[in-house]
Parts: sequence; structure tokens; C-alpha cells
Amino acid sequence: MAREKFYITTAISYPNGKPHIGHAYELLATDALARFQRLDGKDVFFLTGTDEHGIKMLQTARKEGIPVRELADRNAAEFKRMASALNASNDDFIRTTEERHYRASQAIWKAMAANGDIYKGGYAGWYSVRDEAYYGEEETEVRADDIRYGPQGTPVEWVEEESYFFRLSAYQDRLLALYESQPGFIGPSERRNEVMSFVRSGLKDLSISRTTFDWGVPVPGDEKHVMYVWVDALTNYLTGLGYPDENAEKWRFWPADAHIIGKDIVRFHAIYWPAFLMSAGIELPKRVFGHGFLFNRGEKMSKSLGNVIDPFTMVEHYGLDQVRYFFLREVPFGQDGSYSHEAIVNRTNADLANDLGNLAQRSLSMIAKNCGGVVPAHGEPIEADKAILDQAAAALVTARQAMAEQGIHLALAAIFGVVAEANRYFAAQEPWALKKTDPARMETVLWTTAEVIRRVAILCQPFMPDSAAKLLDLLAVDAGSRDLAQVDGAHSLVSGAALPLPQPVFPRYVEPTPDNS
Ligand code: ME8
Repeated sequence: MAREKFYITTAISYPNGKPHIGHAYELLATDALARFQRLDGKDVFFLTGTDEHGIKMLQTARKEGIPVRELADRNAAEFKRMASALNASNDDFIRTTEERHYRASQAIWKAMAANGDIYKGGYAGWYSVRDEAYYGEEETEVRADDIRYGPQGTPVEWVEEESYFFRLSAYQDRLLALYESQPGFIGPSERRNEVMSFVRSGLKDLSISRTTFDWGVPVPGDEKHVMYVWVDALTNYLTGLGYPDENAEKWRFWPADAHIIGKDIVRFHAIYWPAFLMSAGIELPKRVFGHGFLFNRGEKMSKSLGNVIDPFTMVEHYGLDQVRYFFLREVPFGQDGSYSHEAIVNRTNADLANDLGNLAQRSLSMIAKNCGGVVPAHGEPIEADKAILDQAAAALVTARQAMAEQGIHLALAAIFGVVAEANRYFAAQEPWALKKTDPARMETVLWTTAEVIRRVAILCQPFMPDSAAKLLDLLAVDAGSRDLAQVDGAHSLVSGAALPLPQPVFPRYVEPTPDNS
């Protein structure tokens, strides 16, 4: 039977600077969602990349005194390096300056034009270069500094030029019908409500081309114009699957199952994108999920505030899986979150080093010492054994449900709930005391603990791939037996199987001192 397909994407980032922790956060959350579905037997395609056109890129290049293509090349390389530093499992990395993307963007443009949705006119209105967005006058305000700002707090400038328009106003009712009939189209629900009220308040036609610069995809048949950057940017999700070649091998992944993006760009994904697709006669994605923003100790990150934390430094300093775990566990996915040194250290030491790491190290060391280095035997289970094994099996059900709705933190809470309970189980059963009084029961307790660790480790793979693999290696679980379907009693550890010598998997974070830094 053909496996069910699953197509997931991140936003594509502007490479006008190096990647920051917000970019890293989105990528690793999406990676966890992709890995989860892969381990759950789906045929997954995961796309990320860079959004290289637009005025913001041009202005940054001018400021640096370099050609814009050089800026794009330099920083796109940094985004690729970040994907590998974060152990992202993306299947492709798209750059919007690639030839394949020009083809896709021009094809969707032609399809929208053929549907009668594109016309030429003149644009006069406000534009934010930082957001690469057009705003209605009523969405802007002049502040005390005499500068006019848009709804995201970025300055806007007056633009007046000849432009092609997309008949967005014609899609208002169809969009509202979409949100009504497919309540899961936009998540979380606060974002859905915002979009619905924006669309209800009325949609104006959208300016979709510019003539005052040429850094963009040329408009087919009128090369004086380049496409508005968001028209080409959104199309990346199709380019990645081979569009416009609908016979492309990867086209079978369309429609996207989830576009994972930040809350600031929900309007583009939940209004413009489905309207473009309807116009071009292309199936709509199933879900757009807007995650929250990360703040450094509650302050918004910005280059001028000097609190932009480099994800490379963070991973080097705290460890990759520690960083992955921290962000995915600490920040409810969909809400804003804050991070600080103390919070990362606390999660690293409390959850990983103490709860999971120590439990594995203590139980596996006891097995090595007292059970001849093989998986111990296990007798008739008592209620406590059954309860902890059942909780581990139930965590899979919870995690599946949560991950299907991007509740990444809920999945991790269920998994680490098992770890906390397993620690209580281990302490209450006192296998070290049983060693003298009832060695057979000691073996059952150690087997049960090791089996719970096996289940937890399988479940941890999407979030902490390397560390989970190390745990599974310590339990001698072979590479073909690590799918989520194996988190059950039918695939339990087999008594008598040889185990390698236990090694610590989750080091404690120790504050650097002048001597050891
Ligand atoms: O918006 N915390 O690119 P981008 C969490 N090119 N997420 C953050 C964040 C933060 N502090 N800062 C940014 C763009 N992001 C467009 C997207 S998609 C067709 C085109 C998120 O480099 C942001 O919300 O400004 C977005 O999802 C992604 O990082 C890229 O942001």
C-alpha cells in the first residue's frame, strides 16, 4: 500500500543578514514535525530556503556596497550552514533566485492572468520595506517622531508607480467560505480570528509588480515590471515540488499539509496565498500555522538592541539537542516565548541531565553490573510495572494527536511526564535493595525501566535525534526498529540480548569559570 504523503514547509527567510534565533526556532520546530511524521511511516517532503528578492535585499546590498547577488549568495550559504548545524532533515533548500523558481513564478502569474485576475493600473499608497508589505492608510499612523508606521511597527513610505494588480477583492467571499468550511486552515485560533476579521473588513486589489528596480522575477510579457516579492516568495512552495511540471516526480506531495510560519506573515499565507492558488486553479494547502515570536528575556530581538543571539554560538555553547529540546519544550508552540541563559541551563540540567540522563545511566549501570551486561529477565509484572509501561505507550497516542495540530510542547510534555513517572517508579521499587532480597524482582524492575527508556527514546527522536539515537544504541535497539509504531509491547526489549557499556548521554551544563572556560 502506498504510504500517506506529508508535505511541510518553513517560511523562506530573507538573507539580508545572517540567520538569527527566530529563524532557527522555526526551522527546528518544523524539523521536529517532519521527523515525527517520517517516523510514523509517512512519505515526507520537507522544504526550507531563502527569499532573495525585494527592496530590503537591494537596500542592504547598497548599504554594504556590494552587488545584491553577492549578498544573497553569502547569506544563503549561512542559512544552509544553519540547517546543517541544527541537524534539520529538510529534503531540499530552495533559493528564489534559482532558474526553476523563475519558471514556477512566471507560470503561476500566467495562470492568474489567464483567469482574468491581473490588470494594469497605477499604485499610490504606503509600503513598508522592512515587511515588504503594502498597507492601507487606515493601518498606518504617524508617531511622535513624525514618521509614519505600519501595523507591525515598521516605517512606511509613499509609493506611486505603474503596477499590475491582482483582483484580491473578488476573493473575499471565497476566502471567508474557506475559513468557515475548513476551520483548521489557519492555526492557532487567535490567528484565524485576526485573519477573518481582516478579510471581513474588506479586501482591496493587491499591487503585484514594481517598475522602479529590477531585482525580481520579470513579469511575463512586460519585462519593465518585476513581480512583487511576495508573489514569487509564496510560489516557492510549488517550485520545490517541480511546478509547473505537474508530471514532476515530487508534484504528488502537493497540496502542502502544513506551512509553518511566524505570526507576522499569516496575512500573506492565509489571504494572498489561497487567493493566488484559487485563481491559478491549484489545490489549496491544508493548514497554515503561525507560531509565536521569540524574545530575549522578554525583549524583542533586534540588531539595534544588540540582543540577537547567534544560533551557531548557542548550539556550540549549550549543545544541539539541549537547544532543540529547550525551545520546543519551553515555548508553547503558537505563543510567544522568552529565553534566557538560566532557563536553558535549568531545562538542560533538570529534564535532560537529571531526569532522563540519570535514569538511563543509573538503570543501565545496574544492569551492566548485576545482570551480566545483557537485557535482564522479567517475571510476572505487578501493577506498578504495567502502569508505567502503559503510560509510555499512551504518550505515543497523545504525541500523535498533539503533533497533528502542531502542539509540539504538548507532545514533549507527555513524553517527559513518562520520564518523571519512571523516576518515581525507580525510586519506589528500590532495585538496589531488591538486589539482596529478591534478585528476580530486581531484574523485572530493571527490565521495565529499560523498556520505558526504549519507548521514551523512540519518542524523543524527532526532537533530539542524536541523543535519542545514542540512548537506543545503549539499549541495542537496531536501526530498523526505531519507528513510532514500535513503541508498544510487541517490540519490547528481549531478555538476554547483549548491551554495550553504558555511557552518559546528557551532560550537565556547568557554568564556565575562568579556569574551565
Ligand atoms: O518573513 N521569533 O522572512 P524573515 C520567531 N521572507 N520567529 C521569527 C522571529 C522571531 N524573533 N523573527 C522572524 C520573511 N521569525 C519572508 C517569508 S515565506 C514565503 C516568505 C520568522 O527572514 C518569521 O515569522 O523575515 C518568518 O516565519 C521566518 O522567521 C522568516 O522571517
